[in-house]
Amino acid sequence: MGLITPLLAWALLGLAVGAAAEPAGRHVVYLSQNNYPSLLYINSAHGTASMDHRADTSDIIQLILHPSNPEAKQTRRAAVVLTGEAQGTLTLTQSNPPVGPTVIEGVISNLSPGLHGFHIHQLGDLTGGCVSAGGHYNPYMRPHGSPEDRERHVGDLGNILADATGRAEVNITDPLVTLVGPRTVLGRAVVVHAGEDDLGDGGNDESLKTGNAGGRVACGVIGHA
Ligand SMILES: *[C@@H]1O[C@H](CO)[C@@H](O)[C@H](O)[C@H]1NC(C)=O
Ligand SMILES: [Cu+2]
Ligand SMILES: [Zn+2]
Repeated sequence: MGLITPLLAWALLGLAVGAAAEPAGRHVVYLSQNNYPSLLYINSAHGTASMDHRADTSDIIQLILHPSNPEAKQTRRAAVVLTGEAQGTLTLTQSNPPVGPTVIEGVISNLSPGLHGFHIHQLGDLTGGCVSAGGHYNPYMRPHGSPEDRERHVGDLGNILADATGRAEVNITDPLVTLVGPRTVLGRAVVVHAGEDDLGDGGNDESLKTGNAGGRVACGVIGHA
């Protein structure tokens, strides 16, 4: 319980400066921001923290301001238009913000038959094509993994399966993807890969970074809908 006092101090500091601070070598505290009157909850967040290269299995704590105004609890929606060698549209729906899962639904066509890595990448910058989207969205600085793993990038949504005609139906419910707060995926990009994501089980360094999913065959920015 000695953790609670520094947490509240960080919460107050975060409120005072209006930003989520991330002190190096300390427990990372995320403070969700919104413009509504709020109730403060403290949730255990995803991942573990390390200090001074010593293993420290303390949980990262996330401070979430749950709006007390019912309007702010309304369902949030986003949309993505995927372009490239493959094309498609996706909708993202979060029916219980700021926590609660986000449902990602849609259809993608002109893929090669089989499995394709499917991720949220860090940047919504597609000025140089899909490569400008950067690496997997990884705000908690974890290794690459499967969507079922506790240790994973937030952007790790696994694989989608294209049928013999190259058509993939997407219907993913993910607990970490959010459309509100400092870790929102709005403004970032969905990327579909040429090959299968090995989900971190490839036995090499790249597996723990990218899942060896190969080139980028489609991408699109996640926008408000
Ligand atoms: C996705 O799955 C949910 C739950 O099984 C279902 O209600 C929904 O209709 C599905 N969406 C699509 C586009 O098939
Ligand atoms: Cu990717
Ligand atoms: Zn990843």
